[in-house]
Amino acid sequence: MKIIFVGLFILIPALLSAQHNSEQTLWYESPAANWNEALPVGNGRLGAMVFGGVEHERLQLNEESVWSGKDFDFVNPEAIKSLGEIRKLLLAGKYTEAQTLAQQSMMGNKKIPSSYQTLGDLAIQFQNPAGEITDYSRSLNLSTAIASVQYNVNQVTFAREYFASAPEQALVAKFTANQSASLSLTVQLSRASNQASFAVEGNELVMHEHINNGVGVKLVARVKIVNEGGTVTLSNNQVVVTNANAITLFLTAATDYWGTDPNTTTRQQFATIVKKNYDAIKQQHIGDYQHYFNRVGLNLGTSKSHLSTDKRLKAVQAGERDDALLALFFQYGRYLLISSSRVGGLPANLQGIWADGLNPPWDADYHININIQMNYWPAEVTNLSELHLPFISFVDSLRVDGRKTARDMYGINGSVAHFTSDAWHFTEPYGEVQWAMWPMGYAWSALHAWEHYEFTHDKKFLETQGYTILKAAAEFCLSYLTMDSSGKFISGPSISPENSFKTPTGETSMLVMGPTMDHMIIREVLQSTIEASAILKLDLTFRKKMKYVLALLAPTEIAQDGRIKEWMQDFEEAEPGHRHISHLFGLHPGNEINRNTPELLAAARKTIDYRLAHGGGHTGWSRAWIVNFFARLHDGESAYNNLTALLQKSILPNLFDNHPPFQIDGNFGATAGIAEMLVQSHANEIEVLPALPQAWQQGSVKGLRARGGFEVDVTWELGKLKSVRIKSLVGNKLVLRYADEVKELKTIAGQAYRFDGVLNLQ
Ligand code: FUC
Repeated sequence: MKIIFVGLFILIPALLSAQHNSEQTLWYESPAANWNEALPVGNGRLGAMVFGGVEHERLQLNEESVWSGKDFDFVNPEAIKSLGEIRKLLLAGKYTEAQTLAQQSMMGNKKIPSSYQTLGDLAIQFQNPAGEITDYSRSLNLSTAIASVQYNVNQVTFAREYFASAPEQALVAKFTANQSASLSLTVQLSRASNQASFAVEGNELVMHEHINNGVGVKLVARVKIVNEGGTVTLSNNQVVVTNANAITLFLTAATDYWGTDPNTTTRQQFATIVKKNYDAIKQQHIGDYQHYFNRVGLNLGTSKSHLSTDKRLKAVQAGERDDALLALFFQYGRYLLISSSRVGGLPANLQGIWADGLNPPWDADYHININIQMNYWPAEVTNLSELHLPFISFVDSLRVDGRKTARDMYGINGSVAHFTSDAWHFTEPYGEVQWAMWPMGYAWSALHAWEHYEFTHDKKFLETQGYTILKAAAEFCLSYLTMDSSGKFISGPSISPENSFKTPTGETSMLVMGPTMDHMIIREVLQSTIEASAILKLDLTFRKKMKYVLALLAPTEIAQDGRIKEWMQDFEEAEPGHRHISHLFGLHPGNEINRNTPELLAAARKTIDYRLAHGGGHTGWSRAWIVNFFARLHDGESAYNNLTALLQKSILPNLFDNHPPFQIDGNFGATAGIAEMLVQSHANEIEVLPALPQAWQQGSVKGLRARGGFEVDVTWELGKLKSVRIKSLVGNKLVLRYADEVKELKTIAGQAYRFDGVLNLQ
């Protein structure tokens, strides 16, 4: 009896884990019924959503530079003339008049629309033997970045593997069956525009399109089938394979976005691929991916669940706890960043790289009033520092266009960008003042260059790119500020994204002088540019000017009811549960509000509580931001509850954030939030387990990064710290905190230090 029991006990989980390795795998028992159930693969540039249909497989394809539109300037020429008048009206309390004037004179005419678009679709029709389909499963293994599909029909086991290889710059699929000559299928390439042209070149299928009737990129996609046994015929846009033993499919795509000919690029990519065998390509892919992925491990407890991922999510939605699912969700965020943001490419957009159709929501663009910044919150802390660089390079490109916009729109120095941009790097505002008249998009984005420096202490980066980005932001901030009657420097005209208030005369308005968030951003831009210029020993006069302005910058204030003021005046919000909680920028991602500012910390707490009491956190990204806020408030329980609420209310079956609709920022924000619950380093010290919830009694994290150039491993037991291991990467002084214990230590670059649960050096 005993032996059988032990045997069974071992066998069942072993079988499941062999198939699914469920700690690191998303898996499902049926094909994706729609896009929100499909699984993403990507190599940073090229990606696919894999549906896993038994007869009809769909791969919805993306390439990061498939953008309609083009580069053009559209500053409203009236802006520069009306700036003074708008400021005057605002200072006189004439909010509605000021806003009407700004709407007419400040908004540009973006007459050429632009959007990120799908690359196309690959439809694969399988001719399976007749019979019942059994043992179906599809999965995405986060430890290998491979999506798989498996099922049996009539005693034949069919298996498919999909991955997006960065070394080969190609999507790769392999179809096998455990009986020879069982694979017959038709592969068809298409694009929703119905404007693409198709050709057969040798044994390749080629798709060409100059998208959006010529106002956008030229794209080329190529498909090649390598068969083992059977026959292959190509015609027009399809390939037919009959009675093969195994099939390998390669797909590559490129556009002329970077100035190269996509025909040549894709041809060259195939020329090298076909010389390699599948297993070698697969191993190389795994090695490349794991180089990033394996840097961080998180254990929040072993999964007790043998359920598929969608069922686990449903169980959480029904109120069950599943901390291993949270750990999987954390790693999924890292997986998504590795798969959508690689050096030399474009940054992850509102949907990473995964977007269906020709008109995705918000054009799947680069919203910079929180969204794209949030995409990069996990980059440094979860040890994916290089993957931050596509965003930083993008900001560098905004700098160039932003300088023209600052000059032509406001008549001032430095670089500006507003609420959003696209692959063509526009920086002018357009649309409605309510979201567009916000000149801090570049300044906030520029802070990412500083964050990259703080984590890496890479002086060369600061010298060659980071400082230039920061300085352009600081120049703009200095020139945009004006002095009010009390002698304080204030920003404006501007808004507190995208909130509105009730004016003293009962109207609803948005435009003001001096929204709190502007000053919080400007404060950090000036502080970091001052520090950077001192490190590089540059710009002494400019540095003095920054210091002077910083000292007179309008401070963060607490309103009568104890909350942080969102605007300089004590206005009542028109939407008290608004998803943007902009005036807490200083709590997160900024560092102005921290344990050394207890009054502001208490006011920040009241601010969040009030927003939540009025329905806040209703979008995925807003909820994810709240997780980060509570982590910074050292409130592990509230961080945990909001993380749970995110999974309960805002997550799709494929674990994508459902904004609604899908928007990737919530995924990235949540990953950053979990890291922030375990390690923080924004207040000139590394604090371990600052917001550990009751639920996480035991666990470990390895490989998180901290400012100052440190790598941090932490283990805990019974809800208390057990040990910390810190590797010093550049030899900076270490200030380590756990609860009220603080230890200081000089470190040597490359050396690791171990501490026990009361921070004694071991
Ligand atoms: C911001 C948010 C919206 C949405 C959009 C893409 O403007 O207010 O919720 O996320 O960006």
